[in-house]
Amino acid sequence: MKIERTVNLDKELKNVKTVGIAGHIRPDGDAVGSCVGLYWYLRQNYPEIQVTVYLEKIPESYHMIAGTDEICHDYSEEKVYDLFFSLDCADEKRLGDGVKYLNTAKRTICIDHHISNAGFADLNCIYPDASSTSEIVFNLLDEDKITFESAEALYMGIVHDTGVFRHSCTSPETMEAAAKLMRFGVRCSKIISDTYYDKTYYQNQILGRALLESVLLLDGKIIFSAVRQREMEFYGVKPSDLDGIVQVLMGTAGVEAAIFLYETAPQEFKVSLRSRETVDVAKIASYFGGGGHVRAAGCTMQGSVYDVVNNITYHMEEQICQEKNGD
Ligand SMILES: [Mn+2]
Repeated sequence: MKIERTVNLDKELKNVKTVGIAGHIRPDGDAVGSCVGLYWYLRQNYPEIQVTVYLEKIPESYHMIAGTDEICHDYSEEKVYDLFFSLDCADEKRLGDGVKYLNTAKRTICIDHHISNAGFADLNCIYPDASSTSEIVFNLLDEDKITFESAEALYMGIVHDTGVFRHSCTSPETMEAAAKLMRFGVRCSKIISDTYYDKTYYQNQILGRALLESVLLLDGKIIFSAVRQREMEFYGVKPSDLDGIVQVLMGTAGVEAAIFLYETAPQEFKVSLRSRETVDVAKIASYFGGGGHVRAAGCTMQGSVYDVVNNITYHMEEQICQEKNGD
């Protein structure tokens, strides 16, 4: 999969004095990596341009990446940007409060890899087959103008969205991009350990609890687990501390798809879905008003745990049976 340089940065930045960059709400490694990677590239190569990155609060461990301390978490300023980048957002809503800068900016560019992205900016650069938005951003930059700071941020983004080069979205081009970034001297092992694998004691405790209470369905082809608000309170964890649980569930041998729920309000759950080969979870998540990728997607659903799991399982079962019949 070749990423074309459909965004000519030199041309786009002509006469531009202010740039706003924003990623999705509850930012993950790719949202942060792509935003901060682009931020450094612009700051270091176009020093006359004022660049602001808007993201919600990020995990503490990401602060090993330079520039993350300069991220603006306050969206109260009314500012009209000459150019605004939306990164790693499947739709405008995912920008959260940052959407107002998209709406008012003189020109907007959307760079993303979500299959459900319909293209909401003036210029859209969407590659559903790319591992990460960070990989796309890397391809839009002049390699000889990339610096260590930008390289570290983009490397983190690629590492996170590929699950450390493990998910099927990892292509030869992804590895080539990562190899090129390594040559800038990025701290590969440290970025992988500190920002991806390391968990706090309490994150591990709630993970253990979720695994202990997980249930196999459909002859062991589907696994699900749920965490309720009272459990989150007991362990003193926030929703972001639950990231990665669904991936561990998915690591159960023989399982085709994993469902992880956590309670956001009474009778309301945030649903994370993962699949190995047969199930298109993006399709299921969009059916329930969410979105994502074929192998990783999510949505919010109402009802009891059992209502939610039954509804999702019904769609998964349909897809698994269809596959078996060779349709
Ligand atoms: Mn991403």
